[in-house]
Amino acid sequence: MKLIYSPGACSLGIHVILEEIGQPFETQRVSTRDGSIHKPEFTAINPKSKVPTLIRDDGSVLTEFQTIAFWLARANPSAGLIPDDLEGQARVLEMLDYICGTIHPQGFTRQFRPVNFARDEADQPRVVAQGKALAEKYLALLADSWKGDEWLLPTGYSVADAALFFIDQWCGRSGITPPDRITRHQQSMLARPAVQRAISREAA
Ligand SMILES: N[C@@H](CCC(=O)N[C@@H](CS)C(=O)NCC(=O)O)C(=O)O
Repeated sequence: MKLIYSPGACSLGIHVILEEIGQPFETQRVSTRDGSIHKPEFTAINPKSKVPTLIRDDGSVLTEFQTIAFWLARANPSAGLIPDDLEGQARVLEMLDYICGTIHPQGFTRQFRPVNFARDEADQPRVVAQGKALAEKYLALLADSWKGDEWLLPTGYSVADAALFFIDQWCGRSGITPPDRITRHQQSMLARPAVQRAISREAA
């Protein structure tokens, strides 16, 4: 199995999941900043030009964070990264979708890549400000509806925590002061050996 990631991007969450599973895996580093993921060598693997991209042992490629996270969790049940029951799995998917389908693109992509939302440079500061306001609103909502204790869901640590972790990290990068629960979540994540391994590989 090989994870294609860009340091500090949302692919960090999948990197953490692979480290939590503890089976050997390879990594390939690309950059979302230098245009390389739009070149033929990358688009031949993932025409969407996005990380995370997972190449599985049979050579097939899996894309989309939520799908990769769900597949890894279900394919490695002994890692305990998703509950066994339907209700528990639905709650994990609900959380993954909110983080990856709303908070990431609407809140943070607006701040980090305003050009995706406004071609005219003069409009971009407004897009960044809007992204920041949306990110703050979504994170407050998440903190208010938090049902778990240390982890996001009452059923315990799951792939949803690995997804939230890349958002935890992005708060600092975007100058957001997150709700206390998010800060505590980041601290709990940083204490996990799997998270430390993923971070140090991405920093190397
Ligand atoms: N829907 C995709 C979105 C992933 C995504 O937006 N990844 C960003 C990095 S955080 C990326 O690859 N951006 C490169 C680009 O858009 O040029 C998913 O959930 O996996």
